Amino acid sequence: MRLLQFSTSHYCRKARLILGYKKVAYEVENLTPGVHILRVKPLTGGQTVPVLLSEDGAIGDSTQIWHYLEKEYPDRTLILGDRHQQQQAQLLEDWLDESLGVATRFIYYHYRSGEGKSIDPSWFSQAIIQIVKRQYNINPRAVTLATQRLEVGLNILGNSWQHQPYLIGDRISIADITAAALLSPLALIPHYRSQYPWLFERIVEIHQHCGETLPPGLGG
Ligand SMILES: N[C@@H](CCC(=O)N[C@@H](CS)C(=O)NCC(=O)O)C(=O)O
Repeated sequence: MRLLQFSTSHYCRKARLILGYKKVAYEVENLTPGVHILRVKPLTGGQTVPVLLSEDGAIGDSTQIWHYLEKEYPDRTLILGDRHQQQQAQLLEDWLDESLGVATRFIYYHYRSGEGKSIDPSWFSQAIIQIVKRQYNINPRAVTLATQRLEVGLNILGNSWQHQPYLIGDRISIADITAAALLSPLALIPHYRSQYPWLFERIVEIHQHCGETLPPGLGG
């Protein structure tokens, strides 16, 4: 099993958390943003990572990777026993994937190119950040909207994560894994560290649960 990834991508972190939770052996292949398309497109027809190379072929998209791993390695399942709770977990996963994960990307790259430039001011890192900002059209207005969306989202997640270890039910689900991965870039941003301390406690716990290295800012 081989995971094609960007080492810094939060969607790739989600795939690693799932693999780690299920204790599946795999190796990573780190790709360079931009030229990654030459490797990825012939495999999946798409242009995003993560891509999992298995004996059954190439699987693109973190949700499809989860479905595949759940089918092949059902033992350590991330599917909740209660059907209604499982539906809620999948709804949260989709919302995190499509909304909060994207908002986090906008806020993170905006921060890294401005106030947080000192995290890595190197020419190479700043060039990648500028490419990403252009690719996703990360401009001040979009960042403001993303910030508002994230605030609403964190308040919703806080209703459970602030008081209990899991977002839905009494054990880990795909919702916890997805939130821990997709919100992890916020660990480098002081505003979020001071406003949402419970978020980073949960992110650390989920990483420990999955045996995954902690994200930058939290010890990784
Ligand atoms: N819905 C996809 C999103 C993956 C995604 O957005 N990956 C980004 C890296 S964080 C990517 O590959 N971007 C490169 C591109 O779009 O060319 C998933 O869950 O796998």
